Amino acid sequence: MSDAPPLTPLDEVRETYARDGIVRLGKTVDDETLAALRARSEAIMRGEAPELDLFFQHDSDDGTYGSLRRGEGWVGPSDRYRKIEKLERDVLFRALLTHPSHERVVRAFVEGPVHLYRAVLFHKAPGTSSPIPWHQDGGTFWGLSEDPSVQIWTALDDAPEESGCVEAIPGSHVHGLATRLGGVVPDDVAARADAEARAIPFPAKAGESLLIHNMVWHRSAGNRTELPRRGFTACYLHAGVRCLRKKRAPRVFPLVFP
Ligand SMILES: O=C(O)CCC(=O)C(=O)O
Repeated sequence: MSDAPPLTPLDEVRETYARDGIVRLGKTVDDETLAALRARSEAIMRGEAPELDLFFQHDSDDGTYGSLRRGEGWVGPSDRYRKIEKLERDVLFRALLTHPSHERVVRAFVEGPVHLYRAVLFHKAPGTSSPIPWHQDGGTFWGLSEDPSVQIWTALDDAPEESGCVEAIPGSHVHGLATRLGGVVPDDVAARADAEARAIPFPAKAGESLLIHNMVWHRSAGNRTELPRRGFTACYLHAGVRCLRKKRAPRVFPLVFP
Protein backbone atom coordinates (compact mmCIF):
# COMPACT_ATOMS: atom_id res chain seq x y z
CA MET A 1 0.00 0.00 0.00
CA SER A 2 2.97 2.28 0.54
CA ASP A 3 6.46 2.73 -0.86
CA ALA A 4 7.37 4.96 2.09
CA PRO A 5 10.07 4.10 4.69
CA PRO A 6 9.60 0.76 6.42
CA LEU A 7 6.95 0.44 9.09
CA THR A 8 8.04 0.38 12.73
CA PRO A 9 9.33 -3.13 13.53
CA LEU A 10 6.95 -5.15 15.65
CA ASP A 11 9.43 -5.63 18.51
CA GLU A 12 9.70 -1.90 18.83
CA VAL A 13 5.91 -1.52 18.54
CA ARG A 14 5.38 -3.98 21.42
CA GLU A 15 7.99 -2.38 23.63
CA THR A 16 6.82 1.21 23.08
CA TYR A 17 3.17 0.21 23.44
CA ALA A 18 3.81 -1.46 26.80
CA ARG A 19 5.74 1.55 28.07
CA ASP A 20 3.92 4.53 26.52
CA GLY A 21 0.56 3.22 25.31
CA ILE A 22 1.02 5.14 22.07
CA VAL A 23 3.28 4.21 19.15
CA ARG A 24 4.12 5.73 15.79
CA LEU A 25 3.62 2.95 13.24
CA GLY A 26 4.94 4.83 10.18
CA LYS A 27 3.22 5.60 6.90
CA THR A 28 0.67 2.85 6.32
CA VAL A 29 -1.38 4.44 3.52
CA ASP A 30 -0.12 5.58 0.12
CA ASP A 31 -1.04 8.94 -1.38
CA GLU A 32 -3.44 7.57 -3.99
CA THR A 33 -5.44 5.69 -1.36
CA LEU A 34 -5.43 8.76 0.87
CA ALA A 35 -6.87 10.90 -1.93
CA ALA A 36 -9.63 8.35 -2.49
CA LEU A 37 -10.44 8.21 1.25
CA ARG A 38 -10.58 11.99 1.50
CA ALA A 39 -12.85 12.22 -1.54
CA ARG A 40 -15.04 9.49 -0.09
CA SER A 41 -15.34 11.24 3.26
CA GLU A 42 -16.40 14.42 1.48
CA ALA A 43 -19.00 12.52 -0.58
CA ILE A 44 -20.32 10.88 2.59
CA MET A 45 -20.72 14.31 4.23
CA ARG A 46 -22.58 15.53 1.15
CA GLY A 47 -25.05 12.70 1.71
CA GLU A 48 -24.01 10.51 -1.20
CA ALA A 49 -24.00 7.22 0.72
CA PRO A 50 -27.42 6.99 2.40
CA GLU A 51 -27.50 3.22 1.80
CA LEU A 52 -24.71 2.77 4.37
CA ASP A 53 -26.87 4.15 7.19
CA LEU A 54 -23.84 5.67 8.91
CA PHE A 55 -23.82 7.42 12.28
CA PHE A 56 -23.14 11.17 12.05
CA GLN A 57 -22.40 13.80 14.67
CA HIS A 58 -22.25 17.41 13.54
CA ASP A 59 -19.80 19.84 15.09
CA SER A 60 -21.12 22.48 17.46
CA ASP A 61 -21.91 25.97 16.17
CA ASP A 62 -19.48 27.67 18.54
CA GLY A 63 -16.66 25.11 18.30
CA THR A 64 -16.97 23.91 21.88
CA TYR A 65 -17.22 20.29 22.92
CA GLY A 66 -19.81 21.12 25.58
CA SER A 67 -22.37 22.45 23.10
CA LEU A 68 -22.31 19.49 20.69
CA ARG A 69 -25.87 18.62 19.70
CA ARG A 70 -25.77 14.95 20.58
CA GLY A 71 -28.39 12.57 19.25
CA GLU A 72 -29.19 14.66 16.18
CA GLY A 73 -27.37 12.46 13.66
CA TRP A 74 -27.58 13.44 10.01
CA VAL A 75 -28.61 17.10 9.63
CA GLY A 76 -28.22 17.40 5.86
CA PRO A 77 -25.20 17.98 3.63
CA SER A 78 -22.45 19.78 5.54
CA ASP A 79 -18.67 19.87 5.62
CA ARG A 80 -18.76 20.25 9.41
CA TYR A 81 -19.53 16.76 10.65
CA ARG A 82 -17.04 16.00 13.44
CA LYS A 83 -17.60 12.29 13.77
CA ILE A 84 -18.82 9.59 11.38
CA GLU A 85 -19.15 6.01 12.62
CA LYS A 86 -19.89 2.58 11.15
CA LEU A 87 -17.41 3.15 8.35
CA GLU A 88 -16.73 -0.58 8.17
CA ARG A 89 -19.80 -0.53 5.90
CA ASP A 90 -17.90 1.49 3.32
CA VAL A 91 -15.71 -0.45 0.90
CA LEU A 92 -12.78 2.01 0.95
CA PHE A 93 -12.64 2.46 4.72
CA ARG A 94 -13.09 -1.27 5.24
CA ALA A 95 -10.14 -1.90 2.95
CA LEU A 96 -8.04 0.34 5.18
CA LEU A 97 -9.04 -1.22 8.47
CA THR A 98 -8.47 -4.73 7.10
CA HIS A 99 -5.26 -3.88 5.23
CA PRO A 100 -2.18 -6.03 5.93
CA SER A 101 -0.41 -2.96 7.41
CA HIS A 102 -3.10 -2.92 10.11
CA GLU A 103 -3.43 -6.70 10.41
CA ARG A 104 0.29 -7.10 11.10
CA VAL A 105 -0.01 -4.86 14.16
CA VAL A 106 -3.34 -6.21 15.40
CA ARG A 107 -2.02 -9.78 15.12
CA ALA A 108 0.94 -8.83 17.30
CA PHE A 109 -1.52 -8.31 20.16
CA VAL A 110 -4.58 -10.47 19.46
CA GLU A 111 -4.68 -14.22 19.02
CA GLY A 112 -7.40 -15.91 17.00
CA PRO A 113 -10.31 -14.24 15.23
CA VAL A 114 -10.44 -10.44 15.46
CA HIS A 115 -13.64 -8.39 15.52
CA LEU A 116 -14.24 -4.69 15.08
CA TYR A 117 -15.64 -2.48 17.84
CA ARG A 118 -15.77 0.73 15.84
CA ALA A 119 -14.50 2.43 12.69
CA VAL A 120 -14.72 6.20 13.05
CA LEU A 121 -13.70 9.30 11.15
CA PHE A 122 -12.80 12.26 13.39
CA HIS A 123 -13.01 15.37 11.25
CA LYS A 124 -11.93 18.86 12.23
CA ALA A 125 -13.19 21.31 9.68
CA PRO A 126 -11.19 24.48 9.09
CA GLY A 127 -12.54 27.43 11.03
CA THR A 128 -14.65 26.42 13.97
CA SER A 129 -14.06 22.87 15.10
CA SER A 130 -14.40 21.52 18.57
CA PRO A 131 -11.57 20.09 20.64
CA ILE A 132 -11.79 16.60 22.12
CA PRO A 133 -11.02 16.69 25.86
CA TRP A 134 -8.85 14.21 27.75
CA HIS A 135 -10.53 10.85 27.55
CA GLN A 136 -10.02 7.11 27.62
CA ASP A 137 -11.64 4.73 25.16
CA GLY A 138 -13.17 2.28 27.59
CA GLY A 139 -15.12 1.89 30.82
CA THR A 140 -18.74 0.94 31.44
CA PHE A 141 -19.65 3.64 28.92
CA TRP A 142 -18.29 1.34 26.17
CA GLY A 143 -20.54 -1.54 27.27
CA LEU A 144 -18.02 -4.35 26.84
CA SER A 145 -17.24 -7.45 28.89
CA GLU A 146 -13.51 -6.63 28.57
CA ASP A 147 -11.46 -3.70 27.43
CA PRO A 148 -10.83 -3.55 23.68
CA SER A 149 -7.56 -5.00 22.47
CA VAL A 150 -6.00 -2.30 20.28
CA GLN A 151 -6.88 0.68 18.13
CA ILE A 152 -5.12 2.23 15.17
CA TRP A 153 -5.56 5.89 14.28
CA THR A 154 -4.54 7.06 10.79
CA ALA A 155 -4.10 10.63 9.55
CA LEU A 156 -5.91 11.21 6.26
CA ASP A 157 -4.50 14.76 6.07
CA ASP A 158 -1.34 16.24 7.49
CA ALA A 159 -2.12 16.77 11.15
CA PRO A 160 0.32 19.29 12.62
CA GLU A 161 -0.21 20.76 16.07
CA GLU A 162 -2.09 23.77 14.63
CA SER A 163 -4.75 21.54 13.08
CA GLY A 164 -5.40 19.64 16.31
CA CYS A 165 -3.13 16.62 16.17
CA VAL A 166 -3.58 13.81 18.67
CA GLU A 167 -2.03 14.59 22.06
CA ALA A 168 -1.43 11.98 24.72
CA ILE A 169 0.10 11.37 28.13
CA PRO A 170 2.49 8.51 27.46
CA GLY A 171 2.40 5.92 30.21
CA SER A 172 -1.02 6.96 31.53
CA HIS A 173 -2.55 3.66 30.36
CA VAL A 174 -0.80 1.68 33.11
CA HIS A 175 -3.07 3.19 35.77
CA GLY A 176 -6.24 1.85 34.11
CA LEU A 177 -9.48 3.78 34.10
CA ALA A 178 -9.66 7.23 35.68
CA THR A 179 -13.35 6.65 36.38
CA ARG A 180 -15.40 3.47 36.23
CA LEU A 181 -17.58 5.04 33.54
CA GLY A 182 -14.61 5.81 31.29
CA GLY A 183 -14.74 8.28 28.41
CA VAL A 184 -14.01 11.91 29.29
CA VAL A 185 -11.59 12.38 32.20
CA PRO A 186 -13.25 14.81 34.64
CA ASP A 187 -11.51 18.20 34.93
CA ASP A 188 -10.62 17.75 38.60
CA VAL A 189 -9.05 14.35 37.92
CA ALA A 190 -7.06 15.81 35.00
CA ALA A 191 -5.93 18.72 37.16
CA ARG A 192 -4.79 16.43 39.99
CA ALA A 193 -2.78 14.39 37.46
CA ASP A 194 -1.17 17.58 36.11
CA ALA A 195 -2.34 16.47 32.67
CA GLU A 196 -1.74 19.81 30.97
CA ALA A 197 1.98 19.79 31.77
CA ARG A 198 2.36 16.15 30.72
CA ALA A 199 0.63 16.44 27.31
CA ILE A 200 2.78 15.34 24.37
CA PRO A 201 1.66 16.25 20.83
CA PHE A 202 1.82 13.56 18.15
CA PRO A 203 1.78 15.54 14.90
CA ALA A 204 1.38 13.22 11.91
CA LYS A 205 1.83 13.36 8.17
CA ALA A 206 -1.03 12.18 5.97
CA GLY A 207 -0.96 8.38 5.82
CA GLU A 208 0.84 7.91 9.13
CA SER A 209 -0.74 5.69 11.76
CA LEU A 210 -0.61 5.67 15.55
CA LEU A 211 -1.34 2.69 17.74
CA ILE A 212 -3.26 4.10 20.71
CA HIS A 213 -3.92 2.08 23.86
CA ASN A 214 -7.56 2.49 24.83
CA MET A 215 -6.55 3.46 28.36
CA VAL A 216 -3.98 6.08 27.44
CA TRP A 217 -5.24 9.59 28.14
CA HIS A 218 -5.54 11.40 24.81
CA ARG A 219 -7.18 14.50 23.39
CA SER A 220 -6.98 16.91 20.42
CA ALA A 221 -7.42 20.66 20.04
CA GLY A 222 -9.56 22.54 17.52
CA ASN A 223 -8.24 23.09 14.00
CA ARG A 224 -6.66 26.52 13.59
CA THR A 225 -5.59 26.00 9.95
CA GLU A 226 -7.36 26.58 6.63
CA LEU A 227 -7.34 22.86 5.81
CA PRO A 228 -9.43 19.96 7.09
CA ARG A 229 -7.90 17.52 9.56
CA ARG A 230 -9.30 14.01 9.27
CA GLY A 231 -8.25 11.01 11.35
CA PHE A 232 -9.68 7.53 10.95
CA THR A 233 -9.61 5.14 13.87
CA ALA A 234 -10.39 1.43 14.00
CA CYS A 235 -10.73 -0.41 17.30
CA TYR A 236 -10.32 -4.19 17.39
CA LEU A 237 -11.53 -6.87 19.83
CA HIS A 238 -10.65 -10.49 20.42
CA ALA A 239 -13.43 -12.97 19.83
CA GLY A 240 -14.28 -13.40 23.51
CA VAL A 241 -15.41 -9.80 24.07
CA ARG A 242 -19.19 -9.43 24.45
CA CYS A 243 -21.53 -6.47 24.27
CA LEU A 244 -23.15 -5.89 27.67
CA ARG A 245 -25.88 -3.48 26.69
CA LYS A 246 -29.33 -4.43 27.94
CA LYS A 247 -31.71 -1.76 26.60
CA ARG A 248 -31.38 -2.96 23.03
CA ALA A 249 -30.24 -6.25 21.53
CA PRO A 250 -26.52 -6.72 22.17
CA ARG A 251 -24.29 -5.59 19.33
CA VAL A 252 -22.69 -8.19 17.13
CA PHE A 253 -19.16 -7.11 16.30
CA PRO A 254 -18.16 -7.74 12.67
CA LEU A 255 -15.39 -10.25 12.07
CA VAL A 256 -12.47 -8.53 10.34
CA PHE A 257 -9.58 -11.01 10.62
CA PRO A 258 -10.83 -14.63 10.75
O1 LIG B 1 -8.83 12.26 15.94
C1 LIG B 1 -8.77 12.80 17.04
O2 LIG B 1 -8.68 14.00 17.16
C2 LIG B 1 -8.81 12.01 18.32
C3 LIG B 1 -9.23 10.61 18.16
C4 LIG B 1 -9.68 10.02 19.43
O3 LIG B 1 -9.83 10.71 20.40
C5 LIG B 1 -9.96 8.63 19.54
O4 LIG B 1 -9.69 7.89 18.59
O5 LIG B 1 -10.47 8.21 20.59
